[in-house]
Amino acid sequence: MGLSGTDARQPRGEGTADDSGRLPPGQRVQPGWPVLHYGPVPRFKPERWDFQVYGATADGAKRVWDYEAFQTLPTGEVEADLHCVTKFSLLDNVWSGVRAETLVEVAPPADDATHAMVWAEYGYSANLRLDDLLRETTIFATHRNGEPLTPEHGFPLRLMVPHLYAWKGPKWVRAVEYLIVDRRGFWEERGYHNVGDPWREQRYSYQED
Ligand SMILES: Nc1nc2c(c(=O)[nH]1)N[C@H]1C(S)=C(S)[C@@H](COP(=O)(O)O)O[C@H]1N2
Ligand SMILES: [Mo]
Repeated sequence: MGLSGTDARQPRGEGTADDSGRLPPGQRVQPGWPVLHYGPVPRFKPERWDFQVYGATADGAKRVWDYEAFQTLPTGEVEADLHCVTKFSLLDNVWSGVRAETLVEVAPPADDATHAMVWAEYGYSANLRLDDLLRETTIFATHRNGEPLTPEHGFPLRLMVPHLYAWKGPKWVRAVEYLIVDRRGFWEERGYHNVGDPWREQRYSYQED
């Protein structure tokens, strides 16, 4: 499938020559690339690194890739903006890596799985609806704009879920746990919205109905 260059941006409003239809409500364009996360930057140890898919898998088994095996997965590319809930947006990123759909095809969920918890180093987590994980623009990224990620930006692997606020994309991601019952992740437990759609400005948990 010709999926490179998949574009996660909203369609622009008719006749707009500027970027006004491009930014979700309350966001502003950020020049450069800020570093934002909770806690320390983990040190990458290739011999200790693995990537796991577990929980409510189709066959009940856990899948584990070591660093070398993960490199053999088919790669793809997604062009997408990043929207942080703290109101900055980083435009025109090309993320490359392993598209979530590819990973889910290799390690599918059980029929009754509805959500996924995505786990990173030091216990950081973010929950997603399965549909959000399966969006064609959701990608486990190794590179941005052709450059390998730096340690502070998530090397060796970070999730990008461009249609949701960026906290839904863990840097230093290590696992996907399929869930049959939704559970809140790290920021979702700390007052942030369970879904986090920037176009609906779903920032905080008190906005949930
Ligand atoms: N592991 C981990 N991933 C994380 C975070 C974090 O605290 N820990 N913060 C998220 C938030 S809120 C944002 S805005 C982006 C920031 O990515 P950047 O530092 O590459 O700009 O990382 C996301 N991924
Ligand atoms: Mo953020």
